[in-house]
Amino acid sequence: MKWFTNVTLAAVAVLAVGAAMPALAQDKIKLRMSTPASETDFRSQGLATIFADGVKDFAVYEPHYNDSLFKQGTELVAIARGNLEMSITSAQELAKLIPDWSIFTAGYLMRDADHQRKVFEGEIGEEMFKLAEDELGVKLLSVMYFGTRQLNLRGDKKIMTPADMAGIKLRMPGTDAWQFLGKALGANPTPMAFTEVYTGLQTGTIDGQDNPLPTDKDRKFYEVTDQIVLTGHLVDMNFLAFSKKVWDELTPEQQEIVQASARKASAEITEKILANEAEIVDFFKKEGLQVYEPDVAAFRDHAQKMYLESDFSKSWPDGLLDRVNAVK
Ligand code: KDO
Repeated sequence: MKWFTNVTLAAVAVLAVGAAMPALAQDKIKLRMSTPASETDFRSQGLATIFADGVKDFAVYEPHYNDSLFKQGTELVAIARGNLEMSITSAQELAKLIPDWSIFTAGYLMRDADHQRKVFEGEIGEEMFKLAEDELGVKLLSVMYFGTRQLNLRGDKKIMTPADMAGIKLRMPGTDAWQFLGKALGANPTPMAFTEVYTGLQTGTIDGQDNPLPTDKDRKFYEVTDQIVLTGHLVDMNFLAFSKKVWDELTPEQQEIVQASARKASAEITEKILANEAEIVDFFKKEGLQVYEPDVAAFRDHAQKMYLESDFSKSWPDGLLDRVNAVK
C-alpha cells in the first residue's frame, strides 16, 4: 500500500514538473511572421536572430517563409483581421489599402538607405505609421532597407533608355503600384507571385524581373537570366508589421523590448544588405551575366514625369513630396 502511495506521489510530482514546462512555453506569446522571402534572405536571417532573441523571454517568434502561411500581398489584411501577428510589408502593400502611402511606391523618390531611414524615423514616418495603425490596426515597428531594385533580363538586347524596354514582358509584383512602376520603366509589366519568378524566367513566360541584387542572388535568378541593367529605379524598403491587437496586450516593458528589437534587427539588416550590394556585382559577372549602367537620367525623367501625371500622385498628401525631398 505504502509502495503504491509513493509511486503515485512520485508520478504526481513528475506530472507536475512535466506540466509546468510546457505551461511556461504556452504562456509565451506566439508571433507568427509570414513572408514570401526565403529563409536565407537577409531580412529573414536578421529577424530570426536579433528580433527573436530580443523578445525570447515573453514571446516565441515563429517565421513562415516562401508564402507557406499567407500568400504574398494578403498578409496585412490577415494581421488586420487578427489571423496573423507579423509580416515584412512594403509601401506597395500599404498603398493598396491606404492610398496616401502610394507616394512611397514611386520610382526614383528615395535617394538612398540613409534618406529612407531619416524619412521614416522622423516626423513623416510618425504620420505614415499612425495612418497604418488607425486605419488597419497594424503597427509598423521599423523601416529596413531592402536594396535598390535593378532590371534583370533574359536575352542580350542592350537597354539604355525606357524606349528600349518597349514590348519587354517584365514581371512586377501583383499590385497596381508595382505594375505602374513597370510601365514607368517603359516595359510591358505583368503580375506574378515572387515564388513563381524563377520558373517564369526559366520557361520564358516572362522576359525579366526587377529586384535588389542580393535578392537576385538569393533566389538564383542569375541562373535563368543574361543581364542586369543598373537602373536603380527604386531604393526599396520594408517595414516590420505587427498586430496592434497583440501590441495592446503587451506590458509597457514588453512593448519597449519589441520596438527596440525590431529597430536593432532592421538596422543590422540594412547594414548587411548595403555591404552585400557593394561587393555583389562581380559575382554576377563571374556567372556570365552582362552588368551595365543604362542612361539612368533618361529612366528617371521618364518615370518622374509619369508619376506626376498619374492618378497616384492625386492621392499623395499635400506637400509631402517636397517634405520628403527636403529630408537631408
Ligand atoms: C517581389 O515580389 O519582387 C518583392 O521583392 C517585393 C517586395 O516588396 C517584397 O515583398 C519581396 O518581394 C518579398 O519579401 C520577397 O523577398
